[in-house]
Amino acid sequence: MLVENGILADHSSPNGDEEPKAVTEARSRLSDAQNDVANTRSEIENSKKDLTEDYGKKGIFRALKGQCITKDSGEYTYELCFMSRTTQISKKGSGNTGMGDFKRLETMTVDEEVPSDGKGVGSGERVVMIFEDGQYCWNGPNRSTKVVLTCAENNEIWKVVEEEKCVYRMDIGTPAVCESAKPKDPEAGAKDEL
Ligand code: MAN
Repeated sequence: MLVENGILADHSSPNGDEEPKAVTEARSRLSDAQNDVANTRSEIENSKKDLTEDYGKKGIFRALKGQCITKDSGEYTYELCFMSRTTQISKKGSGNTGMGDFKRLETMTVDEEVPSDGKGVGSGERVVMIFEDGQYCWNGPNRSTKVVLTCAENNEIWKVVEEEKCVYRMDIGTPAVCESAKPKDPEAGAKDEL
């Protein structure tokens, strides 16, 4: 009625209510461009976050990010995902327990006897990865893990101990620290080049 009386413009077209093709196309270009902007923004945020992370001297741990290694130990399998998290996995199927998220790198001086298979921290200064804010521990602290790194040929968890309730220590071997670790014997000197 309003159209008939000339109060409203007549938008009806021979093809019904469809908007002109050019408008549809422009709308779709706009939405593509908006998606591109959103994606680029999130890439910027990820890169910024990555730059604030502590990958150690010369970024030696950057290559390990995302890699996970495990070890069977008693009723649990323990998992370390480098620069990410540690997890206690129940073999009886009662689920996973977060043992901490990666927070920072520290160093620690150790002096321990090395077992005959060579899989021990030995003596000297070691890089330590600190994981905190893990799953809440009843009557205790949130779970946390100290991962002690010693030069070795392969990435491998050697030992996991619960030093205090819900405070874990993981000793691992990894080629990532061979440059800075003191070789255990003259033969090991070659590993220093890794
Ligand atoms: C679970 C495990 C243990 C821990 C207790 C604490 O059984 O995470 O390592 O000591 O919870 O209640």
